[in-house]
Amino acid sequence: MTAPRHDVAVIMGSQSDWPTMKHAADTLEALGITFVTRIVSAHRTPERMFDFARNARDDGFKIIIAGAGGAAHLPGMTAALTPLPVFGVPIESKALSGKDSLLSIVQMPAGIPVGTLAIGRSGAINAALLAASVLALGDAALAGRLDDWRAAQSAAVADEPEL
Ligand code: RP5
Repeated sequence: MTAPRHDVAVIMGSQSDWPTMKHAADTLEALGITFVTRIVSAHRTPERMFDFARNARDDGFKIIIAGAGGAAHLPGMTAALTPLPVFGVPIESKALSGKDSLLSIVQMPAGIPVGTLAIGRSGAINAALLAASVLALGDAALAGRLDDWRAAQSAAVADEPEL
């Protein structure tokens, strides 16, 4: 029996990244997008990272969301090993508040792109929404769910502040 295929892989460098990356997972779930989560460290488990990224397309993934903090090589190394779109989420590190993660992920040399999101929770949620937008190009039902999600978000904004 073959394992079920999922559209998105949410990978992260450490268990400590999960509180941030959970926001991506929750957003994908809210939109009915199937995904898997994996800890794949560029530094501590480089061979796991290599195996994952090399096989990602054949494994049926369409998009990879990669969160990492500090010297955050995971999104860039993953993008170097697969032609799939990679969205990078800079984790808010303790030492430099995530500026280290952001610059590590965003400053890719020309030729290997990583779509880099904001630091922390906002980046994780937006990575999932961006993945949804891309997948929705070929999935009318998902496009409808994404429209509904955005409409609900707008409806939840009050006209006036509570004083
Ligand atoms: C990176 O190192 C991870 O992505 C994580 O953000 C950071 C710190 O990892 P831990 O020391 O908390 O495991 O590889």
